[in-house]
This record gives sequence, C-alpha cells and structure tokens, in this order.
Amino acid sequence: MPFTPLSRRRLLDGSLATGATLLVGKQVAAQGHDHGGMSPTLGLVARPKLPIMDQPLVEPEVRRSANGVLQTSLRCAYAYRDVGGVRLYVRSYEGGSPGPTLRMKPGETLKIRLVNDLPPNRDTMPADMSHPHQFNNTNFHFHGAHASPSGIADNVMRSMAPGETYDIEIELPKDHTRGTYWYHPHHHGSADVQMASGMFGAIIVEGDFADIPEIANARERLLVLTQVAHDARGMIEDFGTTLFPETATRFLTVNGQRRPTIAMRPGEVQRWRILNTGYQDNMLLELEKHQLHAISYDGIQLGAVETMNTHLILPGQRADLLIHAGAPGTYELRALPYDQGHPSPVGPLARLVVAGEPMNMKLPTSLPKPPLETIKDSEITGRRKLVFSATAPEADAAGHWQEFGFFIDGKKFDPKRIDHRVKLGSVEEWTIENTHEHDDHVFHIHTNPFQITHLNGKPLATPQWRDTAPVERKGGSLTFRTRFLDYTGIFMLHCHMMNHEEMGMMQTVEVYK
Ligand SMILES: [Cu+2]
Repeated sequence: MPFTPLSRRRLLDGSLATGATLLVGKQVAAQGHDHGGMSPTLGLVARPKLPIMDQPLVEPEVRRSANGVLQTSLRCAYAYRDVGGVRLYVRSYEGGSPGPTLRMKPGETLKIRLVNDLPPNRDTMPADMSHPHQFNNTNFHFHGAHASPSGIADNVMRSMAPGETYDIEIELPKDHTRGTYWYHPHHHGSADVQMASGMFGAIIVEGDFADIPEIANARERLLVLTQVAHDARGMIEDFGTTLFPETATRFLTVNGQRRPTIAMRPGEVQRWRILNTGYQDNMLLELEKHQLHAISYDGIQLGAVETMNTHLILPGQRADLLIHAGAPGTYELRALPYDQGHPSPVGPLARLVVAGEPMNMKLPTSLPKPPLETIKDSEITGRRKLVFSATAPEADAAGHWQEFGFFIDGKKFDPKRIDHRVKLGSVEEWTIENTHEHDDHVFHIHTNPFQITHLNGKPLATPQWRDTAPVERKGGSLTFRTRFLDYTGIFMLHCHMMNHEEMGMMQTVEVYK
C-alpha cells in the first residue's frame, strides 16, 4: 500500500483503537487478570514476572584494568529493583546492586569518575553531626586498600554533592596484598542509608595463589551477602524507623538475589569470594553437609588452609572459601542463629546444587608463605587503648533512637578533631575494649591492615591479619599490632555496624611526618 499522509479519519481510527484498548484493559483488569504491558499510556510500569527464589546465581558485571589503569565511571542514582518479590526504589551504583566488580592488580591505579545523580538533599545540616542526615551526599571508599587517604585518593573526608561529578584516583602499591576487597560510600550522615540501599561492589586485587593449581584451577564465584531493609514503599528514607530498630523489615540476599542456586559437579572445587556488606549484622555461615576451607580473610592470604563447619562473617569482612562438592544433591548455604547482643539475621542464603559428571579435584595441602610479616615485640614503638561504649534509654530498650548514643573514648565523632596522632614509621599495639552491655561491635580501620594477637585477652594460636574484627560486649577486647609505614594523612577508624558509625562511633587518625 502506497504511503498516504495521515487523514483526519485515520487519526480518528487511531484514537478509537486506543480507546478500545483502554476499554479491554479495564475489562480484563476488572476480571482480575494480568494486563501488564497492554496499556502503557496509563502510567503502569510493565512488571516482568520474576521467580522470587532459586534462580541461578548471577555475578555482577566485571570491569578490568588495562595498561595499568582501571578507568571507569560510577553513577549514583535512584533505581527500581525487584528483589525476592519486593519492588525497591533505592539509591544505587549504576542502577543495580551490587555495583560492578572492579578487577585490578597491585601497582595499578583505579580512576573513577563518580557522577552523583541523586536529587538535592531536602534537609539542612543537623545541630548534631551524628544524627543521620543529607542522604544524597556521597563519596567513595576502597575498603581494605593500603593506599593514600589524602587528596582525591581514598579520602572519605570528601563530600560529593548531588548534581556534581568528581574524580577519584587510588594508586595501589606494587606490594599490595592480593584478594577480595570492596567499595562503598563513606560520607558521615548518609553512608548507612546508602549502603543499606545496596550501594557497594567488590574489588578483586588479582594474582593471589597463582602457583597453587588446586586454587588457580578452581572456578571462582563472587557472593556478595546483603541485608536488604526497606519501608512499606520499598524505600529507605528514614533512619529511625527503617534501619535502627532491630525488628525493622529485612531479609538476606546474595548478589541481590534471594536464595539463588550455585551449580557444582560432584568432586569439584570452587573458590567462593564471600563479602558481608550487611549494614548492621553478623552472619554465621553454614553449608549443609560441607566443610568450609578458608584460604584468605579480608583480602590477605592465609599461610595454611583453615577448615571449619561454620564461619562467622562480620559486616565489612571477607572470607575466601574453597568448597569441595560432595555427592549429588541440593545443599543450603544459610545464616545460623548467632547472639551478637541481639539475634543476628537467620535464613537461607543460597542453594548449592551438585549434579553431573564427577570431577576429581583436590584441596591444596599447603599454602605459600603469607604476604605480611608477623610484627615482632621488638618492632613496637607505642601502645594505645580505645574504649567503645554506648548509652541506651534505661526504662525501655525500644526507646527512640535519639535516646541512644555510640561513643569511642567517651566521645561522638567530630570530623574537625584529630583523635590519634601517629608518627610515620611507627609500629603500634592497640587494645580496643567494649564496655557496652548490649552489643558486640565491629572494629575497622582504614589504610593499614592489622595483625590480631589477642581476643578478650587470650592469645591467638596464629596471629591473624585483618582490616575488620570483632570486639565483644560486656568488657570484651581486641588486641592487634599495625604498621604505619607508608602513608601520611587523615583516615578513619570506626564500628562497621553502620547504625553505630552514623551515630558517632568513629574517630580520626592522623599519620604525620
Ligand atoms: Cu558498633
């Protein structure tokens, strides 16, 4: 049929046709049937029917370095996400959660252009900085990086305002430890809300265990464990009702999926890089009828495989575990009950489905010498003691969140105050004590990892390198040694339970020349 210009008649036909569609749509809707996608003009969002659970695990998009540089952009914006039968509308990196996985090597530079496309803040600055506020400010932290905390590097004192674009450049030294790291926002006031919304991603510093064939040949999986919290609208816009109460609505996901499936063959060995991004709570992991074989914690290689039946992972921590698949069957990866002062979240995380041709893979019998030298008594140049504490309303533990207070050395965070001055070249032994009756806390310090020597005053059989570690309630303690050799500047230490950090459980450290 030859082309003819639109006539009035045709327009009329068109409008009639649209009307008919609307009418049919209404009738179908009245009968209770799904009419998703049939009448887009009504402003309905077509909603694909997604199975709520048991879909194959999907790993985030990977962005790699080239010629010594990992150059990419990260856009912060609201996004819709359908997770486990809930439609969320929350802040995101690149429209999803987790954000892209960044893969780079020691000696390389991470260059990020961060575009803050969140809307303007609606509140002004509160009188107390340790009241959550201005949820659309952001910045960028490379958790676990041994890198400069200054300038446009791993500097969490930066403020990235909505509507603006910022450059970040983090150079890793050539001898940086290799393993599983991550990134997330760290702006005081908004970091908790943004992380609970799913703003985080993994950073893999490549090249560990390259000479151990049992590990190098194992298929790698990234499992980003998350506590998903939301209000009745699928949003997080209020700290006091959505994040702070221990009874707030929340569920667990892996890579933003509810109970995904992970396929293995009988006898296969896989390496699972597990990262706990939970904004508040611990998870006690168990894989039904399988042992967990740890080869690395917090991105730092262990000197020997640690085999266990369960593994406690705290917010911020990573554990690289080898899994040796047993007989065909379906096995649940789950979080078991754990008392951290309140019950930690419990439930299924994923399902391991073992099927197919058997494989004859083995676990490594030994691991290479770990990358960081044990800190000897003779190296210690100074000691410090820090006290984590909290106050709660006396009459009623379910009191309003503003009646609670979270402190280090009796003070709330003040970005203008330097809490610890450390001379470059120092090697120190610190003891962190927790006098809080109610909660265990999670100690994390930026820039330099530490070697735990004692927990609750008892020496560890093998001192353990970490960047995040527990401090148990009712007088529990964490003792570690750490070297301040490479970087000057101001960085943070804090509780990695983000509710506590946001309410003031954070301090500054300045390393000076
Ligand atoms: Cu805490």
